[in-house]
Amino acid sequence: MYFYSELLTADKKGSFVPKTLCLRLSYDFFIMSTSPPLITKPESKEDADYNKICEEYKHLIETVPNGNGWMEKHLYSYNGFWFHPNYIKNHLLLPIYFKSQPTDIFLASFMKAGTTWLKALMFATINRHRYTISDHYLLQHGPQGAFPYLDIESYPPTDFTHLPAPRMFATHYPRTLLPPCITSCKFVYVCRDPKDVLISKWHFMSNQRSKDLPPFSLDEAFELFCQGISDFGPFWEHVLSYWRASLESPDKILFLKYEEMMKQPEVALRNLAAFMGKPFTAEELEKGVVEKIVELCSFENLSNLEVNKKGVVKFGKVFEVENRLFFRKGEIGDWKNYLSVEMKQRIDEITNEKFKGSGLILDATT
Ligand code: PAP
Repeated sequence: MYFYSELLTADKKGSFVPKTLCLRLSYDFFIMSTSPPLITKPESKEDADYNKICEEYKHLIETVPNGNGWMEKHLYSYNGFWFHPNYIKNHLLLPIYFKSQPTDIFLASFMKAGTTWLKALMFATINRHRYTISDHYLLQHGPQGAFPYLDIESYPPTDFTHLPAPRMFATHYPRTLLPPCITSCKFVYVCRDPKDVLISKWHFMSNQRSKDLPPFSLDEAFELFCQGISDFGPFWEHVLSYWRASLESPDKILFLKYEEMMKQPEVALRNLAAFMGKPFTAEELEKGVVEKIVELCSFENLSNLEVNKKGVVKFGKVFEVENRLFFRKGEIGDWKNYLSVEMKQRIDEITNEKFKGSGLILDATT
């Protein structure tokens, strides 16, 4: 079996880069080290396409509106959502360099809505015949590398064709921005109370924030969040993009709520397995496989693993994040320790207003 991490290889500094990138680096090095005679590297069609997209991207960044960033100085408004520039570039690259397969399953979420948890649950469920619980891949490696994150730069393309079906990928892109070859696949979407998302995101982003920027107050984060200006935001439009699609194609999109999953994880896992085409058998139910996977993927268990206390995950060439930052409290309602009554009311009002008529109700606002 191939894991995403196995498609990576160590460069000279010991960091991991896609194997295709290594080939490219070695080629560039070869070109540099063999003069004279001077060899001009011919521009391949792939490179030409890439260079064209880079030009388009540069132009976009110069022309679209920007707003205050959480981690970097600016976020950019692109097709109705706010992004770190790298995600805009990758969005342009994605349709060309990522090829989906009909059996692929995507995990989509707004940042900090429960991605790490769902990654673990989906991976453990699909691969439950490959590992015993006591010697599980997740115990050694954690959920981050269990399957690839689609939103980081997809050029040079990584070869995912060796991954066994169903391949799984994670994305934070809103539904409306994904190309049709991807949206025709199955999706699991996880949604969470925006107040908890805000607090979780503020902690995470403050930690990752560029040292050249002033500290990021909760008041500023709150204001930006309410205005929709946060990575992949506005939160509400992101959620609605998947909610509406889930109403149209319930067999293609499983819409989950973090809070409901916390209250009844076994029920959620059984639905998840059935949706992914791997329902638990009567024998598995009898043997308590569902409970064992829920326990394996629990916050308590995952957050105490050595790999999640000390390890680091690299997202493409740009982001490096300590695994421990994906495990903070894992609770419902931690916002109560941070938001005033007025702040709570304002977010709930926005949520009620935006979701009005959609049929979507978040328990947290009722
Ligand atoms: P990401 O979008 O950057 O990948 P994501 O995993 O969605 O982050 O969100 C992290 C949140 O999920 C954290 O919430 P908190 O800040 O409110 O604590 C994290 O603690 C929580 N989390 C991580 N793993 C689990 C888990 N196994 N069960 C429940 N919550 C979890």
